[in-house]
Amino acid sequence: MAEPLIDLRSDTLTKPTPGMRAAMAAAEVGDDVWHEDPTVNRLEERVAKLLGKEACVYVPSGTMSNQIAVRAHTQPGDEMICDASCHVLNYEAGGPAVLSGVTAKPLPGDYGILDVTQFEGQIRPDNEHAVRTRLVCLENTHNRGGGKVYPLEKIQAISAWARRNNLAMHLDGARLWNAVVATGIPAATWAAEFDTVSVCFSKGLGAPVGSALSGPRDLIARARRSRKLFGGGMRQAGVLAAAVIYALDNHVERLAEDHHNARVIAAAIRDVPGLRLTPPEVDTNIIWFEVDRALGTAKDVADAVRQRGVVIYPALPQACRICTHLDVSREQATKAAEAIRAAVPRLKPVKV
Ligand code: TLP
Repeated sequence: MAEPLIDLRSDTLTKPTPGMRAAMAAAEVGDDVWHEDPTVNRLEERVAKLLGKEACVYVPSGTMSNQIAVRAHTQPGDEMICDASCHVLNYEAGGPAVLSGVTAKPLPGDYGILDVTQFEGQIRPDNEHAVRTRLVCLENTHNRGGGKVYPLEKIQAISAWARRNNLAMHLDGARLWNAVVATGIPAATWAAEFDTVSVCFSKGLGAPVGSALSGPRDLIARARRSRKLFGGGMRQAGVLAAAVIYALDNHVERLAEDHHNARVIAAAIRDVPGLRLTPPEVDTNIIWFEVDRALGTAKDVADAVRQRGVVIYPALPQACRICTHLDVSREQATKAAEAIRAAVPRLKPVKV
């Protein structure tokens, strides 16, 4: 039998493990829109506690979690400050504009990481011409920034600035678990700097569905209303929440393996002339790299490694993304690294 493909396009591709499926099958359920699903209630309490927040709401996706947060913090005509390559602004189908009437002031980040000095002078004047600056959104770890962990001191400085200026703080922590494991800094320490925190369970943790938004009770009550408005009120969602509880019990510490595997693959990329890691160091489970035009396109590189059983994502004409995850073993990561080392130098050089 042919060996299965090693699929590194995203950490969202994982399939539920047998243990996770057993937990799902055994879940106690009720109607969650009526707040009567005991497993969802247990999950929400657990996540709120983990993040040191009063309340939490379980939602179908990270996109919904971020967008109900934006809506809970703002009114139409408000503005959020974020980095220019963040998920909330670039990869959620224009959610802030479409769903909340919110405009954005994107600041150029260093692989997604902003410094407090960039915020000085960014608040709009209080007059009838201007939108009202209301919210700061940060992302940790940073997807487009190559899985970068936000330095905690930078977040603390931005948060102190936001509080001095009466702005709300939201964290897109789709991969906050990766930041926790990479640094040893507890989730609640990161979360303390934000009013609301979104976390995902369908990325590195390997659950099939779901994210959660945590924060103060009143804001989460507003967010819960928006979850219903956006069509995200689920009924016997305990079967899904059971998978998440299983993932929190079993799949957090193992993220260190994904980080190790990413470094193994990154070392291969570093060795191949014509490929350039962006950023040069890999903090967690995401790798981005650029392809020199003389070598070909990102698709040429992806096609070449695919012939050796490895699937990577040619996300941009000259850049690829690779994610390590639960369904990629150490041995497979080594094979992927070998495939890159072997396949890419054999690409026919292109005249530029
Ligand atoms: N990211 C997906 C794609 O949408 C790009 C991926 O394959 O990485 N925040 C961050 C930082 C994310 O990376 C993602 C998903 C989300 C939010 C949205 O989560 P979902 O897909 O559950 O809506």
